Amino acid sequence: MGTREARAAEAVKRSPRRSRDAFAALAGVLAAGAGVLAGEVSAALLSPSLSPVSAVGGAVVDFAPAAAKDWAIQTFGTGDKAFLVTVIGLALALLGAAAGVLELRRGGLGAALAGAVGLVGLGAVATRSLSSPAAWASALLAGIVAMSLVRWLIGRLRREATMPGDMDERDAARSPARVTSPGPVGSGSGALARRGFLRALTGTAAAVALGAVVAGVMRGTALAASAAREALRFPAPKDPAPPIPDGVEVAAPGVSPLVTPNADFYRIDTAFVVPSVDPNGWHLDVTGMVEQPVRITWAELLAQPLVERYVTLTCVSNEVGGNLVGNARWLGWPIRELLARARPRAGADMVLSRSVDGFTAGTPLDALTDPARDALLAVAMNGEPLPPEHGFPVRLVVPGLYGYVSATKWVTELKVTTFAADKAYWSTRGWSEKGPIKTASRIDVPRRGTRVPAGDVTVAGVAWAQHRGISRVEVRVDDGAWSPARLGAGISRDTWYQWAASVRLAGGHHRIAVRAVDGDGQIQSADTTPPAPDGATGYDTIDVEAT
Ligand SMILES: Nc1nc2c(c(=O)[nH]1)N[C@H]1C(S)=C(S)[C@@H](COP(=O)(O)O)O[C@H]1N2
Ligand SMILES: [Mo]
Repeated sequence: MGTREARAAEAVKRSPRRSRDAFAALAGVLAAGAGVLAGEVSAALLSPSLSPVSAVGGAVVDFAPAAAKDWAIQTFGTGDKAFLVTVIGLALALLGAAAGVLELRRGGLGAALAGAVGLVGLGAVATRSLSSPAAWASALLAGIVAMSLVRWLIGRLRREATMPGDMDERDAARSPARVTSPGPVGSGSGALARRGFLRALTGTAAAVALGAVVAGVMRGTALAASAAREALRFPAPKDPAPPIPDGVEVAAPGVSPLVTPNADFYRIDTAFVVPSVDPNGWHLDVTGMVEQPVRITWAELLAQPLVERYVTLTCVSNEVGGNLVGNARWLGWPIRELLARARPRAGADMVLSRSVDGFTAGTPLDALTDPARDALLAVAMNGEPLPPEHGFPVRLVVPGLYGYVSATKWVTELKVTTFAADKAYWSTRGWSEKGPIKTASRIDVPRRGTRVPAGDVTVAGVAWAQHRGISRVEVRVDDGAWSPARLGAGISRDTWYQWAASVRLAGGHHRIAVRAVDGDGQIQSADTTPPAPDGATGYDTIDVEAT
């Protein structure tokens, strides 16, 4: 064993209390890391859909006040999960450090803290709808590993700190044998204990690093599962989407593409990790107020006559001018066909759809049975199997309703029920039971706050009022009159429309606003209201500087 280690051990021993605290904190962080890794790796093996960290994340998402969630979605958008993981990681590191220092102060105290954190993990698992004995075991393992490592590592550090030799440090330092010894410093159990701590610390660090590599490889396996998804081929639709009519697109650089590529499609959900659902084990149950409960498997679903429709999804959390809206071509089976098999009973007025991770949405039954509204059990998005984060293998798509009351991803159950008897996920958190999409319009170009050349300027964007369609879009410069924009033909009334207008801007500051009129002739609401409880209203307005 090298002299370097011996010197390091000496440093630990001679370190004043503050740096011993630092070593204890480091040991605590490592113990926490080892616990988390043990839990995550065992969960990846035993309960792929629920790990201790994802359980804590899910519980945080569910129990956080709605305002905090709204804030996270508004602030971080699709990065809200990454933000939450970071916060949880930092919190665990801090708790680990605290456990290390506490354990150094008093044996057992830090381990108790680690155990308490483990209990929180167990509690979080208990609140998840996917909790299983395996998920419980993973959380338990995480807690036990962290507890025992804190106890073990700090035990070594404490022994070193209270060695008889240390009481007498200056004497020891004066000893010539000590100063000149080229070999291991000192002799007997004290020196061994001293080096023992560092060895244990580096050993733990190595184990944590190895665990991280193993976890990385397992992630790779999950990626392999998604390769299976890519190998899927769907039958041709019995009823393909009608071809996109001419004149749908308005030529205006910078306007949102009519069809949103999957990679750019907004993602909003409460799922902490994307549920990975094997289509071969998937089935959908129609339950509740029906004459005939029905179960349909993946193979049975694909054997139905599938239809293809363009539908624009919108999130109720979308601010005026926001980007939580996207248009895609969906392949699926009309939900009304499935419901017809189950035969809903009289009195039912709602379908509570449930996803594998327990999320629920409450959709008016008549929106799903309406022959004029193609509500789909969708399996493909823009010609690809649903991306995992957009609900693979099956999700709901209902034209005209905000996502939170209709667009359940990873769907596994349709319970026919009543609004009086059942409450969906967001309805118990301050959002409206019903969520028809409000008429809205957005300016894509010019970008807000930019400079534009004075003269004729193209203003362009999108407008939507799903299932009612858009009949007119108007723009206004400063306090001028509303003037009509060129309106694209629209793929269907269930999708958004592009629009463009040319406005003449003299040099200086200008404010440009847009508003839309829906297919029923209703003008978009001018009142400025926030997203909660049933969707934002107001006119999208931008400021530009013409030079
Ligand atoms: N399982 C599940 N499905 C869900 C949600 C969810 O949290 N969990 N969120 C809904 C909301 S609020 C919206 S706006 C849409 C968004 O769908 P997307 O992520 O594919 O754009 O999904 C809906 N479906
Ligand atoms: Mo949403």
